[in-house]
Amino acid sequence: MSKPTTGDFTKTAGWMDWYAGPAQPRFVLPAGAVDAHCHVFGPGAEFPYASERKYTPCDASKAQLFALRDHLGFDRNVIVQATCHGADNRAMVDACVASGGRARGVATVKRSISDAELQALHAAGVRGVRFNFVKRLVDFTPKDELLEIAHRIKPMGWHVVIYFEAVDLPELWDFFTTLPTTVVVDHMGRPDVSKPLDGPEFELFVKFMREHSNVWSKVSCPERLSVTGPKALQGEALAYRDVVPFARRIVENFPDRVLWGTDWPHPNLKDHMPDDGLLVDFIPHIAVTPELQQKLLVTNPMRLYWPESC
Ligand code: 0GY
Repeated sequence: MSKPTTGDFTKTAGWMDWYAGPAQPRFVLPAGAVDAHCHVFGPGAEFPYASERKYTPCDASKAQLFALRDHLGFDRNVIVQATCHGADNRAMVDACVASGGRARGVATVKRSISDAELQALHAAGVRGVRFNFVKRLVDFTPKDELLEIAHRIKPMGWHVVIYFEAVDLPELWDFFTTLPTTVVVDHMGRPDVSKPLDGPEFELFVKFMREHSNVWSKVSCPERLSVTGPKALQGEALAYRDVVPFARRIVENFPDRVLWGTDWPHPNLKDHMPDDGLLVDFIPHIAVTPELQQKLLVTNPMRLYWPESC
């Protein structure tokens, strides 16, 4: 793959670029697999980063994303609007349109968006909006504004993607449970995997999914959640092994409501940049049978993003 460039913007100090030489995964993805969480960044010279952004990344273009898709063996992508583009969805939309129907999008929108603009996003392939509650990434948006947006996108068959940290779930519970659409949680609600699997924090997340059949979860981002990190233990060839029981529990309890994605180009990592090929090799450790893998990688994302093809 071509190497990351900086474009017209100066990257945030210490920014880690995505890894340009991913391994060929050993795990062979099922036919029609969907990378259901990834982003495009710019390129900044063509699609400028938003003035309200909290970080400036390296560029990560649609061509580079599609090259990764083909290298790893995915068939399709779900491109999630990254906060560095604010509510300017042009880079994501451009990638969806250029994919020839092989990418769907999740947008960030404001209350001021017109119905015609929402319809144009739909025509480009957008099927959801993202509400972000991670304070280092976004400024606060009032909940009544978000609820209004959720009610407007519901008749279009769209869903809401929510991103939050596990410690904030109790405070956000009432809001999340009033959302009228399917609700997709990014990265299992970011559990602290150094805490017990059956401790109160993760139990609350499991309860959230168990009691609300409209809630789905991405079992993604072991590289973000892991404390043990990417290094395999001697004799144990498994990176991010501390995340496995958390993801496996969600996959096995809610096999029809889970999604998986690379999270390429991996914004804001501070410690290491994962090899996306090795991330794919993580999948069979959390979805351990061909049936679970088929649901996670094909059936579920197709049902949510390409229902007309199912
Ligand atoms: C992710 C995670 C992060 C960033 C964003 O849109 C974004 O900027 O989602 C993060 O920094 O944890 O899912 O890409």
